[in-house]
Amino acid sequence: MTAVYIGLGSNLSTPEQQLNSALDALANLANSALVKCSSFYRSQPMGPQDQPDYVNAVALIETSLSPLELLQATQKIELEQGRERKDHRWGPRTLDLDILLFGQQLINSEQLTVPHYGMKEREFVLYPLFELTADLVLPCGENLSKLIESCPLNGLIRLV
Ligand code: PH2
Ligand code: MG
Ligand code: MG
Repeated sequence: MTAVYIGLGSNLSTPEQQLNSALDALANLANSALVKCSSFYRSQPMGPQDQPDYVNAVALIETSLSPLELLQATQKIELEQGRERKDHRWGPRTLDLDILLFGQQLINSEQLTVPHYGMKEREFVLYPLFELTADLVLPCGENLSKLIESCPLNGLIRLV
């Protein structure tokens, strides 16, 4: 089993319900177990500003799926929750599931880049991740706590 961190995000169609449904789906994933999920956080949109705020969280699962099997499974969940793939870059979406970390693996294939390319600068990824595993060390050797120090909150609010 491999420990995998998944970023969840939504800013359409009652985002908190979208995240809760996605967590249900992750809990029911084959050959996997949902270990825990961070609090939900409200975040300012990164990218185009003419879109609603996001709700973000990070989940930790244990899985024996391969990275590509997990990618297929998360894409299926996105589609089942009304994700439209024609979305313009960084535009609004009902559900985004991003594989952030897959154990300590480095993956650079056509379909998948892990660690997620933007995770080191994104407050809506780093702070929920820190809530889950404060002593996390990334595959590149960097400490999560160090990355947090240089990552402004940018209005990130933890929801109760
Ligand atoms: N996801 C994006 C684009 N912009 N902004 C926030 N705050 N949270 C996100 O998850 C997010 C975003 C594309 O994946
Ligand atoms: Mg994303
Ligand atoms: Mg994505």
